[in-house]
Amino acid sequence: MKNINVFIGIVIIVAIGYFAFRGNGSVREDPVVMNTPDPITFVTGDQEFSITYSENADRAMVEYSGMEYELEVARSASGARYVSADGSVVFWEHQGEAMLEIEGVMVVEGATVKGGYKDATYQINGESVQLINGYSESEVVPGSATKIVTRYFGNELVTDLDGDGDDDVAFILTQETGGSGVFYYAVAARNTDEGYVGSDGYLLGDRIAPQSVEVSSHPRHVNVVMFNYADRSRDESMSTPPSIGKSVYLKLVPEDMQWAIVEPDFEGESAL
Ligand SMILES: [Ca+2]
Repeated sequence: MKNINVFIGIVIIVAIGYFAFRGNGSVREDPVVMNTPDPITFVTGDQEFSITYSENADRAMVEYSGMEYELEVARSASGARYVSADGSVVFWEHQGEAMLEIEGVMVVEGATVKGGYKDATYQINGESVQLINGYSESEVVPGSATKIVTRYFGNELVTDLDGDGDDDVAFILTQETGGSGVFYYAVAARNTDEGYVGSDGYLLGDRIAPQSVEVSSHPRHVNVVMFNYADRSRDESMSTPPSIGKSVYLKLVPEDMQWAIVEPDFEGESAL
């Protein structure tokens, strides 16, 4: 019996070793694909450049102002950093913002990916607004000096809003229409194969103070976003700082890219 146990033990050890080796072998055979070979364009204001990564992302080709630069990955404490062989060209991306330095001059700074959610089209107050790097300016009527300015405010929440497994983004935009009002809108951008698709804006209020944007923790809520903000009571003037905490629960309807308002505690309210 003892011999049989030893024999079985050896068979198991050999089998584990064989499969472990095979496992390692198959991992090594697969190329490490970290980035697509398609160029990625970064934009800020009227400046833009594109970068194409090699298959395993150890090299990158930057195209800027009609010139091409070949860079190699460099060690970086944070973000991705690529440097040319002679050190004269540096590309650095950190937290979604990229910069390009050529011969000691920062030629592009604070650039974001073109086709990202800061470049999507949103429906604000019934009008289509195409953001470019988080900003849009249009005339109230053609030739008018009064401008409608829509801009990315922030407070983004990266989460899957439509349940397809890809992260989308919920955040806040502001719009000024020439008067003293600053209107805050809750918007979403769906992450699709064709890029980000912007939603309809939900008006949170005029000159409110946005707080956190979170995934609702209510057990009955699925993909519901809670926008928190401070507002004024009806009898307070606009000069009073907003101090009343409010929350709105919104769920994106992907079919028409509109927000649906979700009752914060439907169960409690219906149990009267
Ligand atoms: Ca999604």
